[in-house]
Amino acid sequence: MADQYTPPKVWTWDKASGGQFSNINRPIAGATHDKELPVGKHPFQLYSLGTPNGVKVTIMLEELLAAGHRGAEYDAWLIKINDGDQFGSGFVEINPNSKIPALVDRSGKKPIRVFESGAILMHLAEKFGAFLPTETAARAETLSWLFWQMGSAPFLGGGFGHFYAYAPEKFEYPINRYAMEVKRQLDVLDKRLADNEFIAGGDYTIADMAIWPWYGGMVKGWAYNAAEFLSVHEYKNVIRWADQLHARPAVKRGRMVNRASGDPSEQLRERHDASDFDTRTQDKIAAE
Ligand SMILES: N[C@@H](CCC(=O)N[C@@H](CS)C(=O)NCC(=O)O)C(=O)O
Repeated sequence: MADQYTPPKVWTWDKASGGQFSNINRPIAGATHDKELPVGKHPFQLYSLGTPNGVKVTIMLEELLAAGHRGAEYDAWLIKINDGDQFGSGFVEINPNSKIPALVDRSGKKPIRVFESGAILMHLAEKFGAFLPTETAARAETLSWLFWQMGSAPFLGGGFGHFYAYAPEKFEYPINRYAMEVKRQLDVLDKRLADNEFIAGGDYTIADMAIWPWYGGMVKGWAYNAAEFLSVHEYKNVIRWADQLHARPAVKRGRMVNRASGDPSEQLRERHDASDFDTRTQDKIAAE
């Protein structure tokens, strides 16, 4: 049996606690160093990384552009969280919580900062009148699922992913607890998607964009190398929906933006123009 941990009377910061994120995890908020953020030419400045939380926003921006909302043009800057960029003074000014994604809306007289991916999706949806129904019942359903995602994904990422994939030691208790919860969440989605084409009903909305990078990614086998462990093949309706979204060109593009790991052909580390995707494709062809 593994050694038992007996918590001391008062918790203190053990800087050598180990684990993949020990260099960035800290119990203190605020900036660790001075660093201004770059500003590009477009109305929206996104500071992010191609993790599931970041991808929600780049999918939304690419969908808005694909739907003809030219005002949604954006610069996407890379924030390397493993290098501690989220603790730079400029980033902390736009997100005091030091987490990606963070957006600055420079389309009006005064720049507006928006942090938390759900708030960013709502801000963009309301600004452009897109992907968030205005009819009361449909709007309530969409927001219910959007906030379901915001409350549920920490169990998937911070709970299951952390203890199954990242923790330096594997313990049955947390892996069991979070595997059970993630399977329950996948079943919630599976039952919902049995009778509905999209999460909020018949329309594609910001709820799909928020849920897909986490739970779609899980059933597509992209997360934590855990597809077999969680028997994701059981969630047939989630798989149908995940594939349907993945076939959308804007979703494919959104998934590439700010991606800094994995297959290089799927990475567009920074995006400053729609043609950056073509340049990326040309670079790929030239390299082959
Ligand atoms: N609830 C937040 C979560 C954001 C979040 O956890 N971001 C992670 C990357 S996926 C991060 O920036 N981590 C850096 C850190 O914890 O220092 C949102 O949805 O925007």
